[in-house]
Amino acid sequence: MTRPISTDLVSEHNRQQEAALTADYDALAAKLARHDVDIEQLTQAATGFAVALPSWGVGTGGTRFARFPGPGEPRTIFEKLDDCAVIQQLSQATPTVSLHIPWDRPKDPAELKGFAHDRGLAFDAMNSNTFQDQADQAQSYKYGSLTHTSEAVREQAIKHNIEVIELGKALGSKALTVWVGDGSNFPGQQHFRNSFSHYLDSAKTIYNALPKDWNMLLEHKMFEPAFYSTVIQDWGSSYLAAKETGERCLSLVDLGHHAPNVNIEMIVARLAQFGKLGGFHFNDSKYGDDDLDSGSIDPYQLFLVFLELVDFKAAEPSFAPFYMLDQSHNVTDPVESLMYSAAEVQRAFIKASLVDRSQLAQYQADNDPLMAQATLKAAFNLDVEPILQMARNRTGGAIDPIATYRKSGYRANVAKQRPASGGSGSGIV
Ligand code: PSV
Ligand code: MN
Repeated sequence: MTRPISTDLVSEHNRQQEAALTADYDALAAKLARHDVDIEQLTQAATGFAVALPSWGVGTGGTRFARFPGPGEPRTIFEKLDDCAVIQQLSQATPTVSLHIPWDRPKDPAELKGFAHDRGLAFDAMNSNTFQDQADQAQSYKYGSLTHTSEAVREQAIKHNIEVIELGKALGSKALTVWVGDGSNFPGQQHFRNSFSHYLDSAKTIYNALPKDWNMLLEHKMFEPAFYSTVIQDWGSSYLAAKETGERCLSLVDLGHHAPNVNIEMIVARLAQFGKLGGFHFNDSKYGDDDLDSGSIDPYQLFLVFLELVDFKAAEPSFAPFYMLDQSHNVTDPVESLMYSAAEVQRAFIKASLVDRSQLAQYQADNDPLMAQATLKAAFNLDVEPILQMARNRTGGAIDPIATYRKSGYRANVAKQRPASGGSGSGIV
């Protein structure tokens, strides 16, 4: 397997930190043992945790106002996979990449699959795009795609999604994620019921082209690019559409796609309870769909989301939602942000896993809100960093991924090999 960062450098860096890690790990093990928690089980859980990287996430993002390119930005999907391989090598939590079509359309899927495999990567859910016009397309998505008033536009958008499924089959993917920006900017512009009916018809046609072992994931988003109404604007619409479309059609929750203060963990619980929770796009936000790094604003919310996921998994062991980081890195090195974010999501998962469930159930039954929330806080406030570090150390990752990455000089090296192309690599701006 091709290792983009020298394994000697990683080992050397880890060796310098191993004594401190062992001391911290043993101390945490003793503390957890006093509460009958086996640290090894948690370390195994951390080792098994995985979140997909968005192919577009390794390019520098931007806003509607400006984009400030970083050095050595990947110019092709191959260079993007090289960057993803660094993230996976050091963090050991991101073994798959979620591809976006057409931003990262492969000319030869078999070649790309081999290239990824050689770097220890595979492909996660495929993302279609009918929210932008492409140079060679006959119909415009200006007034919508899967929900458009024109049958010709709807057919073009359906065809695109089916093509994405075909590419995904060749790449070994098992899911199609559909997010449409369809909606309206003026009251009266769009007939709400008709546009939703069109969406349902289009979704069913796409679903019929889905392989039997695939899932179709419907992603809702409150607003943007449509600023008055959006066809799939909330989890209710997403749930209805998923239910109408078919058994393997599920809802996907992007943490940034809700109004401020919405109780997202409850949405997670509702969708899970009715068998319709299929996936996540992790990120964080302060105001809207900010696409900030996971856990950077509200790590407690991330923990509460995982509390529901872990709780449901215990009840339904076959529950296996698709996890992806969906972030835009405007002011950081995307490789660093994605490594850090993957660890933040993993941390929330581990903290949620060590909540004392029977104690919590007892406090809930006793209507003891103070102690119920204290039970959550006891897990949230615990520093589980030694568990994450140990998981990485045992699987060939870096105890400290960011420091090791900086030491490797990877960014400076690729900056020499990848002169600025003018493109963003992140698709949008
Ligand atoms: C748009 O907000 C979005 O973040 C959706 O979540 C998609 O997942 C992604 O962009 C790219 O398709
Ligand atoms: Mn998303």
